[in-house]
Order: sequence, then C-alpha cells, then structure tokens
Amino acid sequence: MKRILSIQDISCFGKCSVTVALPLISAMGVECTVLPTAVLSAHTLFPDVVKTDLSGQLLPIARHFHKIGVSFDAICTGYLGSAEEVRAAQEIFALLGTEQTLLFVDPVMGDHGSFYRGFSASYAEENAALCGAADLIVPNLTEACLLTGTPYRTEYDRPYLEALLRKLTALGAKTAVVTGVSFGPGKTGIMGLDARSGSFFSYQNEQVPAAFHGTGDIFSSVSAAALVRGLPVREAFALAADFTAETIRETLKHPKDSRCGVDFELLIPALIRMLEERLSAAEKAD
Ligand code: PXL
Repeated sequence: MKRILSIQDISCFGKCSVTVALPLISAMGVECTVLPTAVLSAHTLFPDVVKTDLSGQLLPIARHFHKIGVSFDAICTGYLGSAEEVRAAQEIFALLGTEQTLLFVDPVMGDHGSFYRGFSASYAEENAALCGAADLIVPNLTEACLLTGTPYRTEYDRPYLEALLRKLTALGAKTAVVTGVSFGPGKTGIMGLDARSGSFFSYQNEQVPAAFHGTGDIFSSVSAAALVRGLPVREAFALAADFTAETIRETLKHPKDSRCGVDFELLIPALIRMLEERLSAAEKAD
C-alpha cells in the first residue's frame, strides 16, 4: 500500500489542512501519516484563534520515523505557519526523501493578490527555497506571483502564465502547476510546466461561482493521492479540479458560512468511483 506523509496544521474546526487530507487520502486507498505543525482551534479566517505551536516537534518526530524505518511514497506540505516550519520541512525532505519519494509542496500563503494574515515577503523567500527542493509545486496565481516577484494580474493570457511557470521551475521545482487560472469566461482550472521536457499542460472545467475555505487543500490532497496511485500528471490534476468543483456544487445545495469549508464528505463515494474509472482508463491508454 502506498503511503503519504502530510505535513500541515490541525485546524480543529473549519475543514482544511489535516482534517481534509486524512479522510480524502485514505478514501483514495493511500495510507496517510500526519505530521501536525500546530493545533489551532480553527483556521486563521476566524478571529481569536487559540494555537499550540508544534514546530519544535517536527524534526524529532521525523527523526523517529527515520529511526523506525518508515518510508513514504510522497511527502506533502500544506499551510506552514512560520519560516521555522518551512525550514523544518526542507530538512524533513532531505531526511526522509529518497529517489522514489514525490516531494509535493502547496506553498499556502495568500489569495486574491495578497498574503494571508501573518505572512510577508521574507516568508515568501523561505517558501521559494522549499519550492526549489520540491518535485512538484501547486501555488495558486497569487502565490505564484509572490514566489517569483511577479506583479499579480486578474487579466492575463497564456504568455503571462508561461513566463510565470518558467520562473517557478527556475526556483528548482521539477514541475510547477498554477491553480485557479481561467482561459475564458465561466472557466477555471490549472496550467503546468514539466521543466524536464519543457512541455506545458492545462485543464479547464466549468467555474462554480462561489468560494469556500479549504478547497485548495482538497485539491492538493486529491492530486497527491492520485499521483501516488499512478494517474499521469495531467489526469491527476484534472481529477482534483473536477472533484473540487463538485464539492463546491454540493455545498451550494446547503448554503453556509464560506469559512466552514465544503461538504466534501458527501462526495467521498463519488471520488472513489472517479479515481477507479480514471485509473482503468489510464491503464487502457498505456
Ligand atoms: O487552507 C489553508 C489553511 C490551512 N490552515 C490554516 C489556515 C489556512 C488558510 O488560511 O489559516 C491554519
């Protein structure tokens, strides 16, 4: 059985980070080992969060994994609340990563052109170094701009995205995928660059006109688990994009505070079917 190490916080309430990664990765038939960076009463879009920082525990826990011989098919990072956590993640890549390990970084730090609360330019620099050590990075458009010092634009064309992707792979990542990019009205999706072959790839689906917290984490977990299960890169991201859109559609049937996340739980059976169908289609295409 394949195994993923997920390094991110536990936000007790609010359906993001570990509380979406664990159920989704498990449902996709991949073991999920967790390495929590902090415990927060809720994610940081809520006021007055109560937080216990676990960053001092990250390396001791990772060293223990190493000592008892645990190996991982992928090591995935999500929200890392401080530069110290980002540096620890880099050390963990070096300690636990092998030739076979997919090092997957979601450099969570902003959206809609600006940083989330608590992050700044010096943090973005640390995060760029972590991205440089990764096999695959999945920033949204804002994060891609913050990582590369590119002015953020709401209107852009393919050459703008191609230049952005080249700058992202120049950080050192083997593959970069920018999420939340649109090539036309009512559409959204991803565009990626495989630095080794120099080839670009993209996928678009229907944009669901709503935004909920935690959907980026759903996207990352589903794409990482799909890759570990053996889906080719473009198909893994297409599955993640389609599933994430479905979770937003489902949630709109029972409207609620967007900070409370999406009702992904109701779609876990559908996710398993989607994955199995696409794995057998990919096998036939081989
Ligand atoms: O979903 C990203 C995320 C994860 N964890 C915490 C967050 C955020 C985004 O703001 O605050 C604690």
